[in-house]
Amino acid sequence: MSDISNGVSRESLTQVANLLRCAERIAILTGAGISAESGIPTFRDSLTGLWQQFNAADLATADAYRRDKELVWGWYEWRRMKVLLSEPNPGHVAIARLANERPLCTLITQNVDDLHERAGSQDVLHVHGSLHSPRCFACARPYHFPDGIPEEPEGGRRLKPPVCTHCGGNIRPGVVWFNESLPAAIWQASELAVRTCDVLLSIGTSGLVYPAAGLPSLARRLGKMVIVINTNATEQDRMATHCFRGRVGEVLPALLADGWGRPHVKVE
Ligand code: BV8
Ligand code: ZN
Repeated sequence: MSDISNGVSRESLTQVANLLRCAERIAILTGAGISAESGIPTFRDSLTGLWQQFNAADLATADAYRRDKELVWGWYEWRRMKVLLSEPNPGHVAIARLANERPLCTLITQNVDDLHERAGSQDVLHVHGSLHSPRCFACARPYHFPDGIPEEPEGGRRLKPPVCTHCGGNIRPGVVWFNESLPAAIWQASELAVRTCDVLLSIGTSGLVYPAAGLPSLARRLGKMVIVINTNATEQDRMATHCFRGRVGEVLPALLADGWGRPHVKVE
């Protein structure tokens, strides 16, 4: 275990950078920890103010929306405002740089923000949907937000969701709620990326929400290398072949500085 907070051990960085340089196919799974450094509260930290008496898993459900759509819509608009007011951080930028230098690199994210895209990542697999693609709860037609940033108070407030111009139904967030299925094509592409990768990087996730949380153990069962980067110990550490205890925004750029982005040129 290399402890980045006291300056990561050089050999573990170099060792992992070499492994990544030799890897043909790289899969990356990110969670709320990578956006935390952009000031986006992690999933559990986002329960502040009006919503602090709720458990995320109770608020992020279709039933909660049916029970109190204004409470739920207010929470999501506050979170969307936080995202629109934030910027990608060095962790997002390092991943975008890697993917641009290593075409066989697939990015899977549990995050519902667009910070990976704003850092330059393309074809991001959003297994839990996106704050930026709301749709009608009744007829599922997409809804387009008006331009600008919602003015949502920190303490939060109930907010009437917009109404679908086609059927009059209420607009819901474009995220995957608990007990909703993940988008099939995106989930299949994510599983395939892990099944065919040489190395999986699991970054800034507590590994508590399934089926995404099962990807590192799938990789390990198939004999892949699994590199975990997290400020705290999590269940995923058991699956890791290498584990960095540290901030994403520190570890990833340090790995990149070690040239992990440049493919290993086999000297014939
Ligand atoms: C489904 C969108 C089929 C909404 C989210 C198997 C076993 C047990 C339970 C289940 C199972 N299979 C399914 C379930 C049920 C359920 C589930 O997993 N429940 C959990 C609570 C046990 N799963 C589902 O319901 C899924 N659907 O399985 O469909 C089905 C179909 C019909 C009927 C039944 C089943 C759907 C799950 C999707 C839920 N939606 N998000 C929204 O955002 O509002 S999940 C949400 O929580 C996020 O998307 C994210 O995935 C998750 C939070 O996880 P993290 O991203 O890891 O964030 P967290 O805050 O937890 O941790 C942050 C980490 O970062 C920490 O470890 C921290 O230490 C670290 N960190 C912080 N800062 C830094 C850092 N690390 C590095 N650097 C830093 N600077
Ligand atoms: Zn509609």
